[in-house]
Amino acid sequence: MKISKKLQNWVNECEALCKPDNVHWCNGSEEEYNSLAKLLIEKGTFKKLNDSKRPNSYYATSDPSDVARVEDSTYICSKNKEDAGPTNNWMDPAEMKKTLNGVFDGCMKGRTMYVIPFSMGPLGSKIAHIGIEVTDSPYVVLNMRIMTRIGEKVLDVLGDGEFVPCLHSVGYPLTDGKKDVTWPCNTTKYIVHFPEERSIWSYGSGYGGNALLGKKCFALRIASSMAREEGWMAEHMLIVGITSPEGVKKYIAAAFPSACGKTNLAMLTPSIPGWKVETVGDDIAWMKFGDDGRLYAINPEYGFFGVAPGTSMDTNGNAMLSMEKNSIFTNVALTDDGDVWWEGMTKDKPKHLIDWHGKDWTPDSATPSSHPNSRFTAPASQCPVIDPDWENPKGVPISAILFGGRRASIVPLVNEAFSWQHGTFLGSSVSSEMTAAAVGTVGKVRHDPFAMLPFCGYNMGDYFNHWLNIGKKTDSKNLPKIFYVNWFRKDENGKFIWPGYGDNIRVLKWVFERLDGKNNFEERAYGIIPSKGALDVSGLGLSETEVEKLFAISKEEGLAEVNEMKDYYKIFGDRLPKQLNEELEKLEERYNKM
Ligand code: TSX
Ligand code: MN
Repeated sequence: MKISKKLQNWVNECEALCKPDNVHWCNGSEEEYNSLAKLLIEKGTFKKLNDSKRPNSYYATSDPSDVARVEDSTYICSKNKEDAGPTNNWMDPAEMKKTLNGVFDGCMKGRTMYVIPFSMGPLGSKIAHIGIEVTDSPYVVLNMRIMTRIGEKVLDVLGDGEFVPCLHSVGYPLTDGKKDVTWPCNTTKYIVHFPEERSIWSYGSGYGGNALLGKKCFALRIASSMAREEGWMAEHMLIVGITSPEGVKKYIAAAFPSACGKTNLAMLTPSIPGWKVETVGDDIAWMKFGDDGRLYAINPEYGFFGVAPGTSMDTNGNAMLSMEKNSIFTNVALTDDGDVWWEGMTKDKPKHLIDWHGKDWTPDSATPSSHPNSRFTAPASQCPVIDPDWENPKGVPISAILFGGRRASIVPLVNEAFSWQHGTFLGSSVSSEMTAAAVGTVGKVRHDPFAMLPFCGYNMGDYFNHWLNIGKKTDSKNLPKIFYVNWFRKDENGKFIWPGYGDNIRVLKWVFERLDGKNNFEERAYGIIPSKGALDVSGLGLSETEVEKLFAISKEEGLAEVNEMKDYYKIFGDRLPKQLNEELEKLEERYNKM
């Protein structure tokens, strides 16, 4: 293996600090994967699933306290507090380094330290970037091999080039004969980002975004900061290709807060004939301008780390087929025949399961069999509708950007922004009602601008400004058009008006036709919507009144939203771009004229 001096020096530093018993450089081979899986089975972390049901797949359950990202322990350590902004935790970098050097000292005693070279994005793509994760968790190594491109081939591309150092420990040294546990972790947790030196330190958790550092930590928090400096975009967005019955193909990207069904939209099975949806990515988009002045997007990831509960052949058949083999399941339930199950997978519940706590479970049990944030890790290449260009190093040209949230009232099914600046305003206004799956009060509206609230690596006000600047970097005809969607509007009886899921293609069809400049729209105070009859609702059995309900915002409701936004914007102080206040004032004026 070709290892640069810089890389060897950093790994040596990690070794000197963490004091592992061994160091293992991951080559990314299948043999390595299999032998680490075998090790995890011996440790009791993994169970192998029934090979005739789900070939080459594994089952793990975490410590019950280590089940989700820990936002309270997530830090952006820029030199100035203001550069982390009002939506991030901040600590002085030097002070934080002192703390981290303390907790990492000897944290890998009795363990092996794994060195994982990984590429976010197709190897050698100009849009891709390389990271090195050093971790004491073999579970992390195996998940990283599905979620990113890892191993020797990455070092070949890296040469002595730049990489993002990502140090991770579960924080459970095996000192003085201490026995290992099936899911080592620590009650003390730190997920720390140093955007100015572009490095990541993660301590105490082995779960998901806390531990698979290529995903939220690198591809969103550090990358968003890199993107701002270098004039590109790192966004919390799915990417799909849509082909019309005429055979015309366009790509769109879409940002939604959690619990809005991003993965479902990314793999949508259209309900109307002739339309095709293909997946480029389900979580993150990196976008750069091409020579033609258009934005090109890559999916920096290599797999899906999706929420299991609610995923079924009905809600997302393509996700179900993606995880038929070569997958890892965490915190779901185990069936008696050695397969997995979770709430919502099938209409009929199994008569008996082992739940994610390792206890017997029956349909009469008081608690769900799977944790609400339980996950599947599956190779993107196994998705039946993976886009032919999903690994194109140039990326795919983006024609439209969708924002969305979960709102029971007020927010319309779909509306188009009047301009890039208005679209940036819409992105800043993204908000979603909490579901039971997230902590917080159920039904409470939480602002999640651009769906980036927990993922922006710098001041959110500066991030808004970066969006406005991107809009000035190219001819406006080259910019994606911006839309806002809401699949979750309810009627006065609390029933969802819009059928959602595969029928969302009807909204995408209108978007597609708008991109072609079709005269299928009318203007409302809040934006551009389908003119009467332009939204294809054929066969849905929706009355004209019900369709109108999907778009109705009264003057009073609109003005109340405006006032709420005025309040919200206050937290950004003088970092809020004046253009966004202008958009808010123009919106208020339009409502006042109603
Ligand atoms: O993912 C969802 N999408 C996007 C699909 C491409 N969900 C699930 C959200 C939790 C992850 C949805 N839920 C969607 C949706 O469009 N819409 C709804 C709300 C809804 C739920 C059930 C029905 C209709 C709408 N169906 C019946 O009641 C029969
Ligand atoms: Mn996400």
